[in-house]
Amino acid sequence: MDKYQEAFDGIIERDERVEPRDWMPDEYRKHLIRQVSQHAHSEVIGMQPEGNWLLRAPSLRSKQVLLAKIQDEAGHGLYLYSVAETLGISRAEMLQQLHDGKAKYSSIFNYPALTWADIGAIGWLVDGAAIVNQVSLQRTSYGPYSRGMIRICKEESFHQRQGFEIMLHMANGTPEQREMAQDALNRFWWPSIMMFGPHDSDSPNTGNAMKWKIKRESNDELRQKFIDKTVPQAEFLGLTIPDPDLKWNEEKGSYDYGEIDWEEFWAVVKGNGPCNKERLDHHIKAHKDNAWVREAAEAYAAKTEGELV
Ligand code: BYC
Repeated sequence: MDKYQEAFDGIIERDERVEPRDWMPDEYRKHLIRQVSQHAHSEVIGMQPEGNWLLRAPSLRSKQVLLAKIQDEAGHGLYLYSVAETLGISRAEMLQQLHDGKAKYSSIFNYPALTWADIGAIGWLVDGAAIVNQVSLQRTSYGPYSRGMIRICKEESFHQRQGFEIMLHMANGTPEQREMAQDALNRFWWPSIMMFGPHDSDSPNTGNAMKWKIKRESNDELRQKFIDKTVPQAEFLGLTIPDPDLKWNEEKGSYDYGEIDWEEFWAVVKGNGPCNKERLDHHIKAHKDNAWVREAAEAYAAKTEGELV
């Protein structure tokens, strides 16, 4: 076996981290660029449904908290674009792939945030699902991705709390507020479950991801963890999860749950969800409108570089 491959296999075997200057197989590099760039796009596109509520937040406090959360998401996107850049792809190239529809972002952000309770459901369920996934990714084999996840997870816990707090207020509020909280749960439950991706048997990337320790747990294992953790929280809120087949399985020590609508999932992933077009159009417009910021930054960098020489 080639000595480079051997060194790489040794790093994975000993559970160390692969660093940007280490040799790595092309397939490992490509796999990571795909996953990390999609993760970065998800953080950035994910700002849109919440941003939609910034000017309508019901109090100054809730507006401040939401603003801080959305800014965190922008920061997460930046860490992740930087991680992908260490693998040899430029940010401009990643954004081009997003705008051309070649790069994906999480399906969940193609659903609309229709009411203030949806902001609660997003923090509680969407960030809650993201934490389960990202806690696992803290131990991913690529060093910069792993370290980025450790930092991101600290902030995600605050995001999940802010969402749960909104749900708690609404679930204990007026009958109308309670109804809004239940309605948000009804609409966001299944899309949140779908965030974990297809079942393991239908997941083409899981095999290599597990072999290379990019993923430490499979899509189904993480989905199950999320469900087991979230059901008692819904009970605490006095809300009903919209799944008649959800029930505790004593033998398994976890919940059984109903059939996921994979047709809906793939339609959303392929660009035909309720807001896919709106999300992408908005990103492309913002990117164009803000071209002057990039040009000014580049001109400033070129000028200061000239002065330093
Ligand atoms: N949506 O072989 P599979 C946040 C694709 S943002 C769309 O299982 P893999 C937040 C998948 O890419 C954080 N596409 O793939 C921000 C693949 O297609 P390609 C979001 C999906 O990579 C703002 C194909 O289906 N978290 O927290 O092994 C506000 C087959 O799937 C989805 C991340 O991005 C999906 N849900 O596993 C609030 C986590 N699922 O690429 C909150 C990082 C699957 O071959 N990503 N696909 O064309 C991952 O952990 C993994 O990539 C996934 C999928 C678990 C998502």
